[in-house]
Amino acid sequence: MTYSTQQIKDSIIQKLRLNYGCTEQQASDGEVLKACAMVLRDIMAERGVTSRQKAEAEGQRKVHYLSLEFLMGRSLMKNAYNLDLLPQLRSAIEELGFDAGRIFDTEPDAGLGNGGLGRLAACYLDSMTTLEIPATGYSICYELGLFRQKIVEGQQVELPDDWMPLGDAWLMPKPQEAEEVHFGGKIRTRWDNNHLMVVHEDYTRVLAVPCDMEVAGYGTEHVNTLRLWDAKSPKPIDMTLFSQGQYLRSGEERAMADVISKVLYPEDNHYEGKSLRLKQQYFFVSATVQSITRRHIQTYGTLKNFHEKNVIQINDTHPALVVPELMRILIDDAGLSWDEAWHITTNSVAYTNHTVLAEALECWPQQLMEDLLPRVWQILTEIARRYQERIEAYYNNDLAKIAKMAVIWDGGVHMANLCIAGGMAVNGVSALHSDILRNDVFRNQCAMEPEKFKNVTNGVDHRRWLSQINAPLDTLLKETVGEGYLTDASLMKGLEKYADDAAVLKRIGEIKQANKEAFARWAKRQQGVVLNTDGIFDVQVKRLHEYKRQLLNALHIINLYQQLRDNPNMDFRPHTFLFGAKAAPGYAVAKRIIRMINALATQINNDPVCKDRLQVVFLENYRVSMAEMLMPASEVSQQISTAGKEASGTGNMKFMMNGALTVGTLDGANVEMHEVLGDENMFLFGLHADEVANLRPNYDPQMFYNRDPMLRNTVDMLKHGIGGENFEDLWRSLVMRDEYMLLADLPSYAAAEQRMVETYGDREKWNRMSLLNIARSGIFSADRSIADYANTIWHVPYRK
Ligand code: 26W
Repeated sequence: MTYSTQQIKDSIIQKLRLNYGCTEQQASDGEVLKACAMVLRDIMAERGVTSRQKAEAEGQRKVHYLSLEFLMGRSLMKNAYNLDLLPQLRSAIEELGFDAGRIFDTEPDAGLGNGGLGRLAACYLDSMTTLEIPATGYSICYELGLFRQKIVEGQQVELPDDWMPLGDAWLMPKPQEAEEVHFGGKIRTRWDNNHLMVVHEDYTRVLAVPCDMEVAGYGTEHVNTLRLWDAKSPKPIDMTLFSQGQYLRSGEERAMADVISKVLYPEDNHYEGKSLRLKQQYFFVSATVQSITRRHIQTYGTLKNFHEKNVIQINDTHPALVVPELMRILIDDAGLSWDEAWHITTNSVAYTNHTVLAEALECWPQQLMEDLLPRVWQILTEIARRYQERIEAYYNNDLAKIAKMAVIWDGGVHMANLCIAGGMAVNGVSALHSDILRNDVFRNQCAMEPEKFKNVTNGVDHRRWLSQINAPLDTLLKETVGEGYLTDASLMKGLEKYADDAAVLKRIGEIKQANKEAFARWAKRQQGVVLNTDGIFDVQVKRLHEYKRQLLNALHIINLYQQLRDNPNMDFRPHTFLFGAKAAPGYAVAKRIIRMINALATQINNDPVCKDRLQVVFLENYRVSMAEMLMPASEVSQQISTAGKEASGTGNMKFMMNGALTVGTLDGANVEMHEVLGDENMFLFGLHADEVANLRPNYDPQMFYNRDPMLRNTVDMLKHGIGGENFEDLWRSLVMRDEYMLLADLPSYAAAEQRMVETYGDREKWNRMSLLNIARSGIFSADRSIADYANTIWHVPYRK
């Protein structure tokens, strides 16, 4: 079933008339955008109904992907692309007298996530749908997504991300499918017919209203749903207070409910025990589990086969409360025994870990749990008690081991341990990361239940991150390996045949240059900056975090700058360094690093010695839609985390697919990139994960500082001042502590950058490396990751 330009155009006109009471001549860009979204939404809604009916009729096992974050970005072009309607939609918009590019650009990003974990969920939704797996994503319908970043006088300033006015065009509120979530109150038990009845009283009710976003797959009519829960109070206002004239107070309870879905927490890789965050977690978990079990009963009339027909994948520990919540519903509502309920739960929940940073591991204070979720707390204590019995028996009461593995310990609920105890599988997100989980972070649990521990290396939606955003490269791939690569990314390997084809290599270079120029025009429009497109586009874009070592990148730039100043006549290949990064608002050091990079940019870009040679630009408000412009234009991908700290990385994969070469450490998925590329097709440097671990206890940054005058000179610039500002605080933390071992890796990093620059001089060689990176990036398609999940964890069939 397809649609002509004329049909799409007529539908848009109709949407404009019915929803905005205007003609196409009167409509604004925003109204046209929303009308287009509604037209596609209608098509998807209809297919969604059919997809769900089919899954139900065939009794297929369904996947429920729970994540506190779905970083969807824009949807108009994506949905049109997947529905195979992009050309028709473009022409329809143009025929209505609008600029299609501008309409696409009007769409706000749905920024319902922080970084890697959230974007991964979005890519996986696309692949699950394309592979025709009946799947639903669940999250919160945040009124405000991740903050917008402005740089004012070199510093990050946060602005609210009010995406709804235009973004809500994709959402279908379904108040008739609302669920009620209970907080606080007391638990009373009574015996009824030999059955212990649990009564929860005096709780506060919050209504969870689903706002569904349909998601189209590529090359299929299959449609899945992203269900976003919106929090509302069930009471309009408190009329008792209102009639007493206490108007403000009468709306208080309502405001308390609304605040749950107000804003996405902007902390990435950093746990803070805020009670509102726990409310968010339970709110979305409880609504989701109620909704899944309700559906299941409607279809099967019982929950006894729940685990056969459902799998609940949890994205990090943030939805860990599914374990006690599912237990609660199975026991309290469905009347199953503890053992029956535990069997069902431990055969339907699976947990993915995304970080080994200690400060990111969630551990909720027992008192908070008890007060906010009294019934869940009771169940948690029973889960913890039974699990502890098991480990005591297995480890002969070894207290040190018990302390590490316990679900409840020392007044805290350890969410990762809960997930391991209550889940059927635990997986890391790259080979290295999964090994670290097995051999280090969760080694005791792994010894007890080795079969639970798996690896699924991350992947990205290669249709979005290559075909859709890099049209000339897409064309080249279609000409060389054929269109089939869109649904079978392993076919990209066929490009290798052209590794010695001078014409193809030249074309790869030309595509990159054209993309660089397109990005430069965009950056000029967006933030008024003029990029030197003759310079190597050397890019580091990701959340700002010390372990990701943006500071290492900056130190190397300082080093280059010092060389230029000392020797203005040196041979220097033009080099344009681009940064993009948001810092968590409360993360002071991260904000200082942003300020330092901006100060460095100011000094370098205004120094005549750097003119047309060295340039540094901090790109404001890095987000999905910026990444879509930037990836095709990047030549060098900076993946320079301290080895062992970056669970996988997914930006690295997007760069690789678009032909950028990686300068990186052997960390996360870089290890697997190296496996397919070899030393000769990337620029590796630095300590390995095991070396980092071995060096850690005796690490002394002063040793590196004292023995290497060049390094010392570089680091000292922080103290002496950059762009007229002093960064002695950063200097001190490097020289005194250097938690992420920048000083140990700086010399080998500089050497890797130098090798990279030399290689760049040989254009043909560079383009061949670029070609091989593209050709061998197929394993990093999210389709491969989802097939791995389907085969090894979910045990569900998928379209091959
Ligand atoms: C509780 C605060 C908090 C918030 C977010 C803790 C931890 C997180 C995430 C797990 C952080 C995150 O996004 N991790 C990233 O996940 C990606 C997808 O698997 C990986 O590619 C990245 O390496 C990892 O840092």
